[in-house]
Amino acid sequence: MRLDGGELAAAAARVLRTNDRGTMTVAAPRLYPHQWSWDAAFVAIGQAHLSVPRACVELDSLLAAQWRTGMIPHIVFSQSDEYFPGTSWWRCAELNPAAPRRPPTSGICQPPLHAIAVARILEVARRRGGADREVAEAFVRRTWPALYAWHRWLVSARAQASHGLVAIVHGWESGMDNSPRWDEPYAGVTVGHLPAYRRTDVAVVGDATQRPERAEYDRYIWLIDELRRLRYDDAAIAGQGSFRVGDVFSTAILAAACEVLADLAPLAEGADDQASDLYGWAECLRGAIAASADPATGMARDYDVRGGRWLGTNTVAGFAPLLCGSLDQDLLAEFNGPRWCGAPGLVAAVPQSTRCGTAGYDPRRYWRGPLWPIIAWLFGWAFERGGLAEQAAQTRREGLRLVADGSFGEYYEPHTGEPLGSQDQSFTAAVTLDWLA
Ligand code: 2M8
Repeated sequence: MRLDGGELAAAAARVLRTNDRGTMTVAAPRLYPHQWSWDAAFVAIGQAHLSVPRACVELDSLLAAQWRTGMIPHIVFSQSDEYFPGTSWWRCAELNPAAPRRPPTSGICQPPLHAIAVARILEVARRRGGADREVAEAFVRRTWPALYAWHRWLVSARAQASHGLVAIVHGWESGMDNSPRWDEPYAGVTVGHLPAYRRTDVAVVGDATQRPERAEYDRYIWLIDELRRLRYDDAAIAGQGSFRVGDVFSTAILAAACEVLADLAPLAEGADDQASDLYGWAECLRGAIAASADPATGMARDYDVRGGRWLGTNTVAGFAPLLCGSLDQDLLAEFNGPRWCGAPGLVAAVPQSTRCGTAGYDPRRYWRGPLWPIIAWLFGWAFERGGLAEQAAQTRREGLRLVADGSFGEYYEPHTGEPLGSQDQSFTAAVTLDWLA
């Protein structure tokens, strides 16, 4: 069944309201009963269309959990204990003085989409005017320093020895947990003794073929064990962590976010010098992304610091330059062409997480092939920002085609459109609202 625009917007709003726990929105009702970092940024973008003040609260809650280093943690835990790995696995506050005592958080981060969300909230609020505009402008003023500190931490703690790309120290930091992008670096992670653990994700989803495999989870959990032993200390992790990969997609999000945040500096008062830093970082990051291009295909690549190798996988991350200002015609043609959005049989012309038929592809398994509405949204946002109005409109149309059944799947089977993973996923509902606004 396909809902019309009005029905779809009402259903999306219902999802965000149902998943609202007061000051934070859970990423999904059962699978993810906490606040996730980049999910919160998407959620706030959706909420802006329902209530500007509530959208601001969402990011205020996330920022209240920011570490003193500047890191925004990837999970801010609610009261629920229905998720593995939960607070007792992370133990951040006990091990690192930079972590907040309350609320409990995880000890890793996620792609820095937050400044982009803040700017979108402001844009919506200014369109509405009146009290919304005042609330949003005060919100930008209040949050600007925290976002600057977040970007500064990423640049200073994570862009060393990775060819200028932002390095991740756990695949979860990319947001694309089991993407084939990480297969090679994960193969270099030797799992030691792990206590028995019980996954909650497969129990909730039911069909284990939609989730990462057991051996992958062992590595995810082992890496947390290792980070815990290193007390989440940035320098120790840089020297001794067994996973460190320059992530070209997160780097592209940071490059764009640095510019967006710098453009908001006039609202923040006295932030001129910091705005120059941000523009400078954006330029360096864009340079690093350009330098990562595979000479044969032009696609951007990740860099495995431990293995000392470029990683050329056939994933959507190859289009990272398009997220941060590149209008490269060859890359755009590839994006639209028969290997990607124009691939035969796709239910919607949006990029697959992993290209059909290539190494590691699996049409049902999470980040190994399915279509993700949030990824389509990111490209649509970037096209709009780059002045590619028709391309942006097409991405939005196709994104809406993908989510039109109103189930708000976490991700979708590329050829049948079956919603997979969680349903009523907050970030899917949020981008739907933004597309419809
Ligand atoms: C997924 O990741 C979490 C771990 O962070 C999980 O599988 O348990 C990813 O899709 C990630 O991008 C997303 O932020 C999170 C919550 O939606 O779920």
